[in-house]
Amino acid sequence: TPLTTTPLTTELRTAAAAALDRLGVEVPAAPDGGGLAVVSPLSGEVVATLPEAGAADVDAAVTAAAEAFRTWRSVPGPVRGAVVKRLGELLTEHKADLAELVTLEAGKITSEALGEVQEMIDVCDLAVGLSRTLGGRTMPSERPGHRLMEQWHPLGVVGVVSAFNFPVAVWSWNTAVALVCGDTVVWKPSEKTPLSALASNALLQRALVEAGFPEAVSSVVIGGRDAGEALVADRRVALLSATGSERMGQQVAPAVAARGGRYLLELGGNNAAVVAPSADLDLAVRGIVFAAVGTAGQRCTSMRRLIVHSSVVDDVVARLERAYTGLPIGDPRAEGTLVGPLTDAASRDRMLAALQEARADGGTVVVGGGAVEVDGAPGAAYVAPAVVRMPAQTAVVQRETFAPILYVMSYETLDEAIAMHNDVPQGLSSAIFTLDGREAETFLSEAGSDCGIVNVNIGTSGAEIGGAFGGEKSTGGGRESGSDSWKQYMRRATNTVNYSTELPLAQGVTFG
Ligand code: UN1
Repeated sequence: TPLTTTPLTTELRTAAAAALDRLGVEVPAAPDGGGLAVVSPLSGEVVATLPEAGAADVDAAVTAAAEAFRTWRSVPGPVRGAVVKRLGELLTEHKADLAELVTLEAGKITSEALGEVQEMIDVCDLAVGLSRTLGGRTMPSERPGHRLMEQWHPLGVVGVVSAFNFPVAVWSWNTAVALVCGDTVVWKPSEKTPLSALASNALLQRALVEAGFPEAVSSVVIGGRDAGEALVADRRVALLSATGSERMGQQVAPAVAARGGRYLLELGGNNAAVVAPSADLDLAVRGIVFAAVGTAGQRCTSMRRLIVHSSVVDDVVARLERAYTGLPIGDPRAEGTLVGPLTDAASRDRMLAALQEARADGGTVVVGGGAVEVDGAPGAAYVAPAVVRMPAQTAVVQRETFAPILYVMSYETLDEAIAMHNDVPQGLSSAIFTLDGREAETFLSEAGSDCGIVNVNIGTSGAEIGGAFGGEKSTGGGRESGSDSWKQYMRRATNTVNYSTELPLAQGVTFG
């Protein structure tokens, strides 16, 4: 990346340095002429340079985490919970500072960046509660004077690999829960968002040190592919939790499985909404626009497909066209902006290529779809979110393009809509807009949506922390954050205790 400096980039550098300062984070200096360049999507230029970690740094971090695990695993759960509670307090105190870094590195509008930090605070609350309620079951033993029960024990070192689009929240989903479960964590964030990662980890380390625990309970390695691969390959990493592309998951899963490790994958989504004839269209259109356009279409839960009943499809498309025409696109820090930049020019080029492919497949771009120039930011990759009417779910519709493209198809019967809905490789999030209870329940049933997240009368994105988050098929099958997702961060031991004076064998076996 060329080291150009527009006035905007100078301003971003100053803002990043000031936010880091308020957060009390010291950013290590990069070696002369080397290191990892941090490019802000707001300007497309370098705002910071950091030392780049490689395999040896990962090895050192895992060694320290494995060592820290030996003590952390025996700290009482509620005491571990108190550290996570303190992290939640520090995040609350520094919410605006951390959100500002998220905006500078990921390009999110301020409200969504603040929402991301709120999601971190929420998962801390959830984990604090878990720290006093994690429990195993007791089952009836078939033998007299015996107790059959299970215990959940800490698992070990958890490796977290996260993506640029939720640069801090996804780490916190894993880390807050892993910590109360008694695990230690090594984090490899996206190389696009290292500053917000360093800041988040620094807050956690502050909470740890204040409570007298070693920093190595949680560490971060700022690096690229080499660092990620080293973490995946390290047999001391008991659970590798990775968020990213389907392609990444296809490489991670066999590598971790081959060494007997566990993995938790949260990969691509190709999320759709069905709009039924009875839908409240005012509400539906608002829900669709937030899900399709929010975070500039760069959430794994972003809505990418719309399957609309033929009786309302023209109306829905006309309403979407009106809504998209007025979308404020520009500096995500500015009040009123709803669409910030894409992460980089390559991402914009992939969006434009996908639109070309859609046209070649017989699609019509109804609105949007072009690159947008924003004053003072010639190097940034702003785009106008697009709505595309498609005659069928062609190959381009079946793929996840990480940009704001909404493909619209029409249907006649609910069966047909559900079949079309499920006919993609991914299975993350889904929605139906309907006021017909039978349709809603059918969509929620085993014969309905095949996704991990299924909503009625809200869009596909913006899930709350209390539910399990993740999806099926090529999305990877993992579940993070709420419900009983914590079980993935622990190992289960089944115990049979004999408190009688006899030794009856199970299954009626006699021996000698
Ligand atoms: C992601 O895009 O990786 O449901 C996570 C949502 C957010 C999380 C998205 N709570 O949209």
